Amino acid sequence: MSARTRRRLTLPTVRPPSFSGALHDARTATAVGRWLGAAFAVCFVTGLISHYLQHPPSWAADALPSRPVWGYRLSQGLHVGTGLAAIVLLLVKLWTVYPRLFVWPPLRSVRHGLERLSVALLVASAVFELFSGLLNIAEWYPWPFSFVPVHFAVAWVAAGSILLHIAVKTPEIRAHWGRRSPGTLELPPQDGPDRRALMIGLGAAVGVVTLTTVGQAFTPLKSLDLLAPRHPDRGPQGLPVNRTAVAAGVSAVMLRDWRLEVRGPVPYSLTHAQLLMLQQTFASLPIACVEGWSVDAQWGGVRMRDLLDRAGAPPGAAVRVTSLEQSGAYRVMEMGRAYARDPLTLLALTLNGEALSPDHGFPARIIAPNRPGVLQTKWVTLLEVL
Ligand SMILES: Nc1nc2c(c(=O)[nH]1)N[C@H]1C(S)=C(S)[C@@H](COP(=O)(O)O)O[C@H]1N2
Ligand SMILES: [Mo]
Repeated sequence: MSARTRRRLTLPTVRPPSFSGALHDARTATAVGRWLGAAFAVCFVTGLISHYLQHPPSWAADALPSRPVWGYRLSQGLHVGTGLAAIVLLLVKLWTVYPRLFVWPPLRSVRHGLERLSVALLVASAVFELFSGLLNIAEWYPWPFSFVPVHFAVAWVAAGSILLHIAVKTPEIRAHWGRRSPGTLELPPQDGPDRRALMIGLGAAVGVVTLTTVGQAFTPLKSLDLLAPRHPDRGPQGLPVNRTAVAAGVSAVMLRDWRLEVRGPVPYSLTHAQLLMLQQTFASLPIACVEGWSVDAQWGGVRMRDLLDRAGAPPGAAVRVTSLEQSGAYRVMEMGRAYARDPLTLLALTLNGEALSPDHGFPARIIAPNRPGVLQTKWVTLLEVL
């Protein structure tokens, strides 16, 4: 081929797919986007609450609030509830905007390139957060990393890229936020029945997902809880169990000579019978799992602060709690001063009037107000005054 003919060759004209539907527009993207933004905002804030209650920086550990008793229950119920709703909202939002994947030319300017990159980051991090959260509540971990730190870190990426996206899109969001076209009192002509139908359908889908799952935490609706992995009153003694005694390797043999050992200025140990002879306190407190299920129960046992006082602990002391469980992330737990001194924080021996069942932590477990379920340590064997 000569140089001449080569010069005459032109690039084939690329015809990007065309999308004529009326609902792939900025107005629909805004209408769906603000609900998605609200769901993400609640999910992010409640996620931070959950994270810092579980992993407080050392300066805050003693001051974490132990009230209201239902605080973590509400917060985590909202976290999982808004996360599930956001799955539906995100799918519809992505459907609304996906034609923009095919814009031609794909890169118009540096600015355009950066905008596309930020949207890619936003979509990837949002999909990752919702997907990993969903699998986590189903207790399925088909990945090689540990869920909590990665879910936490990517949440910041998602939050940052959402803020960036809102900043970049502010003019469009402004123009399409209200019902009226800017500058007129008319509804925009394209605001026909289609968009209203989409929004009603979206609302209905979010409603169905919410109503069939929220009963895992909001017990008045527990009879509608069809899709959540846990049902609030299915389990031994009418309470769900995340890790059974067998799964934790806690056997009858290990319990035969069980004693509660307390280390502090005045160390001591007590048998189960001796613990039952101390003053018993009864409290109605929820187990609120990070996975979103929660349920109130009636717990009875010895106040943590009485046990600490008996060991000569100073009033500001924190406590380290160790389980009989041989391994696992929840074997050792630390409890700051506010929880340790709270009159409702118990070393529980009974549940709903009966001795704890093995799966609920027999012979003794921790139950404290406003505390993530993962820190309500079961099969307690050792308390150490810190
Ligand atoms: N030692 C120990 N304690 C534990 C766990 C565990 O795996 N090991 N699981 C925790 C979790 S994740 C929750 S939600 C609660 C559940 O308590 P339940 O099984 O009595 O309902 O126990 C917590 N206590
Ligand atoms: Mo949990």
